[in-house]
Amino acid sequence: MQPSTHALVVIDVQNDFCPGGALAVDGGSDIVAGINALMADFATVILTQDWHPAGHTSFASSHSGKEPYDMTQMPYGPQVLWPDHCVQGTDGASFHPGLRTDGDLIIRKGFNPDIDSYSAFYENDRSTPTGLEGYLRTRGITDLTLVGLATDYCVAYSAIDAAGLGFSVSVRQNLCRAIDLNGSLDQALTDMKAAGVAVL
Ligand code: VGL
Ligand code: ZN
Repeated sequence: MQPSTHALVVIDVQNDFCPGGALAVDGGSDIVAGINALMADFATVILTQDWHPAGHTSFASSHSGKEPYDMTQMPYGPQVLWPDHCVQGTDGASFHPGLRTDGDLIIRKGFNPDIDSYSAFYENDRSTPTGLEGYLRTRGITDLTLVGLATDYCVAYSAIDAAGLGFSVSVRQNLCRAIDLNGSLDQALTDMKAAGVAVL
């Protein structure tokens, strides 16, 4: 059992990121059993849920002439345009049916129509907080283990933000799967290590 100062954060294990989903990550369902087993070691388990309104600005379908996986420029910087995914209330936005969801907190993100939010801590403008930092600090949590989808987007952004906020952060690569768009996985691994994240 991990000490009470250590929380498990399960990132975006949702149907749309699993095979058959709108933004399927290869092997996305393969990590579910291992994540469920790991939950038993933690007194605090937090799950995140990508939770977009229909017509979200991160969807290629919201930009005329753009295709999924094209890039665009947002006021806050470059943004990948995704297939429509994790629309609030849809089956695609639900957690994988095999995932244990009896954690302590479910934090939703990406609900602001004009800003994407990969990280569990800040929206993609890197300044609008989700509130997760306050939850963790007021509960005395100092150490985080991250698992889930996708390694190179929501897991990496969350891990880097957490490390920047002073948490001690580990990512369990065997319980993550990546989108790997144009070398994004190698880049994310490099960036996480540079930020002081323990990539296990
Ligand atoms: C994610 C792309 C778009 C993720 C979420 O969970 O990694 N990736 N929205
Ligand atoms: Zn999303």
